[in-house]
Amino acid sequence: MNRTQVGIIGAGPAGLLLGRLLERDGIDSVIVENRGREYVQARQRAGVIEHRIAELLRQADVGDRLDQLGLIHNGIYLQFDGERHHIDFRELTGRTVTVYAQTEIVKDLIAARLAGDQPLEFGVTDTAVADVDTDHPTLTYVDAAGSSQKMTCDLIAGCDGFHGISRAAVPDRTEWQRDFPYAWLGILADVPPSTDELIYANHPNGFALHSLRSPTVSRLYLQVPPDESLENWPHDRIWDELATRFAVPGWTLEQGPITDVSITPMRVFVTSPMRQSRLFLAGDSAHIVPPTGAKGLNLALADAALLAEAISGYLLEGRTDLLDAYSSRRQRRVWRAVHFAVWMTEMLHTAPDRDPMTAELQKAQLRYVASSRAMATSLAENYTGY
Ligand code: FAS
Ligand code: PHB
Repeated sequence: MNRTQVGIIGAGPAGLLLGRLLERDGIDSVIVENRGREYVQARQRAGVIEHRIAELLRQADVGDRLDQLGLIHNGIYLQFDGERHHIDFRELTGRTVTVYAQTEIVKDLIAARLAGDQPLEFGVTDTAVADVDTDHPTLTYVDAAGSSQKMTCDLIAGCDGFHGISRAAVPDRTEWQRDFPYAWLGILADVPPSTDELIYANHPNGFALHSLRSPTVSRLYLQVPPDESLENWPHDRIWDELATRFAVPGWTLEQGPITDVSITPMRVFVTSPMRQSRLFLAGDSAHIVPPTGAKGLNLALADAALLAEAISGYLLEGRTDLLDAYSSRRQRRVWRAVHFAVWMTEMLHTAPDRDPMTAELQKAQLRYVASSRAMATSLAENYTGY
């Protein structure tokens, strides 16, 4: 029978940052992760960090590589009808975003964790929680060596993503879900980006996004049917379709070796409350937002920060008010991010049953955002972090 103050399920951004912030406050935790370290570090996901989240990572003393390698972006491009319009976040809001891959954030947090003396167990199986409604909740799992472990905790954090086990420990939860009629095919390519800032393109064939990871690595996405198979997308077809969707006069999409390809479903998922007595949910275990708004990773890190503050308040000062307010405070933020991500998604994607009127309404919306300072400011303040 082992004991820790906080049992954390999941070594994704939420679980790792939570553990980091608790460690800084002198609070013991155990992080258990069912995948291996290499897998978790290599999993290609998000790439854009909000202004305040970059500050949060610096405050957690894991911002050095972010400052060395992160790329400050002043805005994005919206493209439609063969026109490309720049939305200047810095001019509109005084804020910027940083392009820095989620894989790098995870590496930074894992390195920081392993440099300390707090346990981080990879390759566990059979994770389960029990007694969350008592003052001694337990986290059980089988460790990588095959030994059964049982941790008695003061609190448990379910940071185990959309497919994790912790959400089921909230029996009286309400769930909202919307599945979109399309998905994103994402590639990583060893080719210098063909743009200085991200391009979000609305095209009759479908949405496309030109992002990047470094001056020599590009990250691009294109809208595909929700049940699409990668077998239908040989690399030359991917590049041809991307070139079609980004085409504007006098501009060329540079192509190069594709090193990673994956398909991500497009959905909204929210669960409430993000708590069951002494168990708390943070990150994708509680919410999934369409990546069009570049919010998922930022929400997960913001959840971890607020939960860490609440846990420290409780374990160090006996405060229960921050724990009691955690779920309702995060739900307001989550729904703001969901609304923005859905707005961006529906404005930019070509639904399979899109009728001519919807196409005209989308272009009218895009033209309005591109020409109205008020609308552009609304997009900018949401994208950089409302
Ligand atoms: P994560 O899913 O990252 O981490 C949860 C961890 O828990 C995982 O490592 C998992 O292995 C582990 N786990 C699960 N069950 C467990 C169990 N039973 N026991 C132990 N461990 C368990 N967001 C964006 O902003 N932009 C994007 O472009 C973008 N692209 C994405 C592409 C994909 C394919 C996916 C799935 C998500 C994408 N996201 C994107 C969202 C993504 O960045 C998430 O918001 C972010 O990873 C959330 O972090 P966590 O909440 O830590 O969850
Ligand atoms: C990415 O770089 O992976 C990325 C950027 C912005 C998004 C989604 C994904 O909206």
